[in-house]
Amino acid sequence: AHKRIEVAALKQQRSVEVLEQAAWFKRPTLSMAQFLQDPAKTGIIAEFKRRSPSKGVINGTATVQDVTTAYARCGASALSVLTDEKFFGGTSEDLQQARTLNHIPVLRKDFIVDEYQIIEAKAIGADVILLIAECLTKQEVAHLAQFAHNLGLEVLLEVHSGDQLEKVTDHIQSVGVNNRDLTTFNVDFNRSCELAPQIPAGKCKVAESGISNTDAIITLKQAGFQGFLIGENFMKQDSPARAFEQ
Ligand code: IGP
Repeated sequence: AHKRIEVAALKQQRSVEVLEQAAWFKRPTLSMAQFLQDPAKTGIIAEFKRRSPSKGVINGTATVQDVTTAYARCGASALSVLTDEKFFGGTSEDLQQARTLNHIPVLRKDFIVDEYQIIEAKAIGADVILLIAECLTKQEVAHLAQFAHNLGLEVLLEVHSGDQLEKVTDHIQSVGVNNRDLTTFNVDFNRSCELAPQIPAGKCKVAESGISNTDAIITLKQAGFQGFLIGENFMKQDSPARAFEQ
């Protein structure tokens, strides 16, 4: 609900017409699914996250400029940037900075409930949006995914249980299994491996949350995953990209 209120206020500040004038709005986008499936790349989607509801402040000093460029240098296949301010301390400007400085796909990490946020995602330079199955009905997912597709954006649909896979549609290129339960914040690493075989064929498979070492990535690769979304394990270091290299 807080998102719907926030979106109503944003619409007053910056109309859709203004967003559509943004320089980034007309650019060709990059395909995250393609970058993740490139065997020459790591498959890692490296996330910029200052704080979270479960952990509080993770990193209060590292800048989005330093962290995202270092991630890209270390071989990240894509970047994920939190743009939710209330819970994660992120902003649209963070994503815009990441876009300006990097040439790999950028995922807008937020709670998307409205078409306006998708137009805004394009205008600030995102290539991919996240849709969270837990927060949206099947009809809403289908509608928002189609809307994103029409703007040339890809969609990562996040699920946490097998029944949510019914919400996958043609306009969704990647399916992410969140190992973290959004209501209890418990991380169950096996969740990804359990659900992997149920993800419809042809979709890029992404494992999300609680990935903390190379062994975990190897296990997930064997389970069929091509993408690995990692935030906290990098961000909790003074130099987030150093954790990447290890
Ligand atoms: C990253 P971690 O445990 O590596 O920091 O997790 C990412 O999966 C997590 O930030 C996330 C998230 C979300 C955040 C997954 N789904 C939805 C906000 C909203």
